[in-house]
Amino acid sequence: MIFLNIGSNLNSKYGNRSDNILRSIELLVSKEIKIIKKSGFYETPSYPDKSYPKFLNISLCVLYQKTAKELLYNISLIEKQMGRKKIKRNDPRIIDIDIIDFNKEIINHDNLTLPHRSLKDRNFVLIPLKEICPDWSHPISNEKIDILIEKLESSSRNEITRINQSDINNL
Ligand code: PH2
Ligand code: MG
Ligand code: MG
Repeated sequence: MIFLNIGSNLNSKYGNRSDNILRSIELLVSKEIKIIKKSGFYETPSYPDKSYPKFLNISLCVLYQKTAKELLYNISLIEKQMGRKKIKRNDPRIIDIDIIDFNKEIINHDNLTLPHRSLKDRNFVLIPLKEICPDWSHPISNEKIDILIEKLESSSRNEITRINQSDINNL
């Protein structure tokens, strides 16, 4: 199974953060990426600099017939197409699509590390992922997602809000 995490903490010509995420999902579908499951939207402070705008994040389970490298290439095209500029690590962005787990493959290349290198201590990755795959476990350590969530700092476990569908237009 393939899991992606999408985040946004800036408005764009497409609209607000949730519009950006929904637009990116349409573009993924247009690249032969089939959406199997989609979590709700979660809001979290920007990591590590909480003075930046808050993020919305979502987790997806997808089907894709080609390689992780080709998926990454298509994701980069979508990010560029949506107007994402070259930015420094952790700077605000209109869209960020990260591959979290690609069929449990382990890859260590300059521009692609699988599973995602920092997923273990990111509330905005683990908690939406648990919503769509409560049985997920880490491809290297084999730790269950519940254990990884228990290991989060209690502050980061608390600093995440699932957004009600009815509130999505009032963010
Ligand atoms: N993505 C980052 C940096 N910081 N913080 C939150 N809350 N959500 C993100 O998706 C995120 C972040 C780099 O991609
Ligand atoms: Mg990211
Ligand atoms: Mg990214």
